[in-house]
Amino acid sequence: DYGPAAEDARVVESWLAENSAGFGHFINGAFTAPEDLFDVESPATGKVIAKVSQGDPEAVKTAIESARAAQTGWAALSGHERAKYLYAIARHVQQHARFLAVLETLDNGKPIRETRDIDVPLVARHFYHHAGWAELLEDEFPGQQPHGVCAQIIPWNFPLLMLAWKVAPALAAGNTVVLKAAEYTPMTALAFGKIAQEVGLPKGVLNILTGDGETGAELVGHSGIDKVAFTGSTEVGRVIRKQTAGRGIPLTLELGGKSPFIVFADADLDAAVEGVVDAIWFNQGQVCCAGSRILVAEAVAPRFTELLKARMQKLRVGNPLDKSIDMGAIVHPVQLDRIRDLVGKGVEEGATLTQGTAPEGCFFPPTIAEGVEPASTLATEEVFGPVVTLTTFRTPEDAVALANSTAYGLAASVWSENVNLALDIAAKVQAGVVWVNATNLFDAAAGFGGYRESGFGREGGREGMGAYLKSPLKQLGEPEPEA
Ligand code: TXE
Repeated sequence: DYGPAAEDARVVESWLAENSAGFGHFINGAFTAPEDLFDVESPATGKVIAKVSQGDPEAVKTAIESARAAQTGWAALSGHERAKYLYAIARHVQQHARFLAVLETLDNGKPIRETRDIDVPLVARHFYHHAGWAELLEDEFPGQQPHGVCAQIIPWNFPLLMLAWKVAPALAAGNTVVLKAAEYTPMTALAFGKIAQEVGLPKGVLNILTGDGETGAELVGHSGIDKVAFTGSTEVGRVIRKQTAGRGIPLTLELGGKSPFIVFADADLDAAVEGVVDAIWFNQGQVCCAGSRILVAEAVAPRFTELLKARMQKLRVGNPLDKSIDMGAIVHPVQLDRIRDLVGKGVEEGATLTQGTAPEGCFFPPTIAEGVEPASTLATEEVFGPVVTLTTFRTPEDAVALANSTAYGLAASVWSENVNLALDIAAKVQAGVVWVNATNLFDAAAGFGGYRESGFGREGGREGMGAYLKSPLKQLGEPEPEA
């Protein structure tokens, strides 16, 4: 029972049924014959929704060759000509918004309310915005050239949005792309291949592979690529860094985080509580910049904690296709086990938990962990689930020290009615993005990215465009400076 999404779900199901023999890759403007298939499951039900192909070295090679063959012609188009394709993609994403939202929710398990109101609109926005950059390229980046063929590897937490973040700037700048979708969530990337066909994107400009980390490693290791962009785990980020080091190819890495959420005594506590809901229970906490460490001023901690726990108990966890649901399924049983293990360790190390409720299956309840020591597992490791730690501080200096006691540096959120204090703290917290009285705000025009173990390079805005261009001042092939 899909409830209000039933009509859209039927369209998605008939598309999946038409392709029940399996999906191939999207290479050189066409879908290849399905081969070496693996199952894609909907985590909310455990049902297999599709079979997709495991990209082997031959598929990787063919995709890179097709991107190479298309690159000169694509780069030779005027920025205005490229912009027309990006505008068309944005419009087609909007036309297929309901289809894409349901497909994403089925595949990933995230609530339909999020895919419909956040993921898919942001995807369209990203292409509109980057169409604008293509138009302005000559004026804004005079004399700069695209890198060539970009290898892009994306994770499963925002499957279509991460595709948009990678593909839009690359194409706007005149690069061609071989993108590998995440193995848990390849479906909207394949649907995007259909959109590329609909808008008549020249063959080979965008190639989409499905497959697991082996396909990804093959792609990154191939000598035919000119740039790598990766979003995923810190562990794989390290491997890719080694793999590309010394080859002279620029790399952007967007890795994990353990972002602080700092609540001062003068904060609007009701607003801050809603902020926590967005920070850690949005997308089941599977967000690289999730506010997973609440640091709250001792003076208001009891009141804040009481409000937060009451709010948490109102969250509804369940069928993500039901639009009244606040939290859906965890993307995959492997990730569910990871979350359980980390929380289990936290409890062994002395944490006490307050939890909401969640149905049986691949679900995890919203969780608040108190009594978490600063050096312990839950305080330091990315859980990538709906689990937030709650720690108190006395002075602004303590808050900054706690906020910065992490190997990561992706995002932070500061809550105070005193703007001077908030801005002062924002400047002292080491993070790529700091939100004041807000959290998880994303915009195509704003650069996003981290420091230290969170990676380097920026996506979005001017910096994001710059990552897909070669400065005329630099030697050919010289790696991008690390931010
Ligand atoms: O990530 P992987 P996993 C973090 C989060 C999560 C943990 C594990 O903490 O719990 O990582 O998730 C491809 N060469 N994040 O195991 O493996 C893989 O196929 C090239 C944070 O799913 O990094 C997929 O497409 N590619 C993060 C992508 O990398 C390789 C989002 C990400 O998968 C590869 C996801 C290899 N050797 C997880 N191995 C964020 N920053 O938002 C795997 N891949």
